[in-house]
Amino acid sequence: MEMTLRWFGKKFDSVTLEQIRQIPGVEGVITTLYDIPAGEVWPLERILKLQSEVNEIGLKISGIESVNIHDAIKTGDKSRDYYIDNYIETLKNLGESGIRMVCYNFMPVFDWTRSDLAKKREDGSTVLSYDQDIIDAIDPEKMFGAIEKKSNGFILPGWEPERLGKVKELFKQYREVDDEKLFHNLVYFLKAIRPVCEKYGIHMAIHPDDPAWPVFKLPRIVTGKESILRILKAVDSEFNGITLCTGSLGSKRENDICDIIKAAQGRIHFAHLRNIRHLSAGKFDEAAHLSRDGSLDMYAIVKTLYGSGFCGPVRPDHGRSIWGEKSMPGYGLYDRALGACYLNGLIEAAEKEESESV
Ligand code: DNO
Ligand code: MN
Repeated sequence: MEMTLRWFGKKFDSVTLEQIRQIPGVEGVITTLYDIPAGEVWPLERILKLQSEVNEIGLKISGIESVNIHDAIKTGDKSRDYYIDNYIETLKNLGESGIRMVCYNFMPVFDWTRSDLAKKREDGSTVLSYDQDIIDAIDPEKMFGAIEKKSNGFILPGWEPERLGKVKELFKQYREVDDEKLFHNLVYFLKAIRPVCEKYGIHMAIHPDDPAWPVFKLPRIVTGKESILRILKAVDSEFNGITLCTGSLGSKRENDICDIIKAAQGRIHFAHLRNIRHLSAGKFDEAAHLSRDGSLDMYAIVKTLYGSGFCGPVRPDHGRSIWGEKSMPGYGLYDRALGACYLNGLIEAAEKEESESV
């Protein structure tokens, strides 16, 4: 497994490549061209420039998170072929640059959703948190304002300002889209990008819905084992894979992450490893990565992932906010660096245990 850290680029991230380089065991970054809106082509020169910036520091680009999907593709609007052509062009440019893993999501309107970006814990740190009762009481069209106020001035992934004014319009576009339609629109997209992915050996890694149930009555199609297997089967080729996000899948108690790893063997192309604390139904807090700090057995997850033959990029996911750091919520340096070290320990243990048993 290749340990990485997510990095939003010089202009947008509080964390520098130089800092990432000093975290033991981190070999690469998972990055993006954050300023390019969904639907536009990523120019080859921009990708190459980003790549040389990363390489100069002694790191590599281990994958992209995300090349976002335009809503016309998700809703199946008549303009979708135009946006799919642009997406294919971007994949071609990434392929030409030697980038082989692309994470994306197919969530309508909102990417991940939380009710609190800075919930105070008993140790004084803050975490992202979700409470269905609070979400149910929110007018989704006012959600952006609330999120912006608590994001420490950073732009949050999936909550980019250019979408800000358009929420009402977006909800309208999804009015006729149910789970089945959304699923078929995903399959249409996957079939269209298949040739370019196969040509360049690009692994597409769909991110599970976060949380793993419907939010604001919008459709959801990546919520657990069954829905994941349905997607993998619908376009049964190696390029069509998933991001194993333990925190997103783990938000739903019934999801057995180790079972999902075994079921999706060979089609997991990227892993987000983080813990989560289940509270009562529909409520959870994010946690430190340590198994003891949350509800997931991170050792069992890493061991199963290793045993499945997975050797792609992994990254710590959302960290707590600790030691007074001001950063994008979930994406500070300190707790993610602690997470990377802890996860590296688990990976080393899994590797050594396996080699001793043969
Ligand atoms: C949140 C992330 C998501 C994820 C996208 C993938 O912090 O886990 O924004 O990157 O859903 O496209
Ligand atoms: Mn994730």
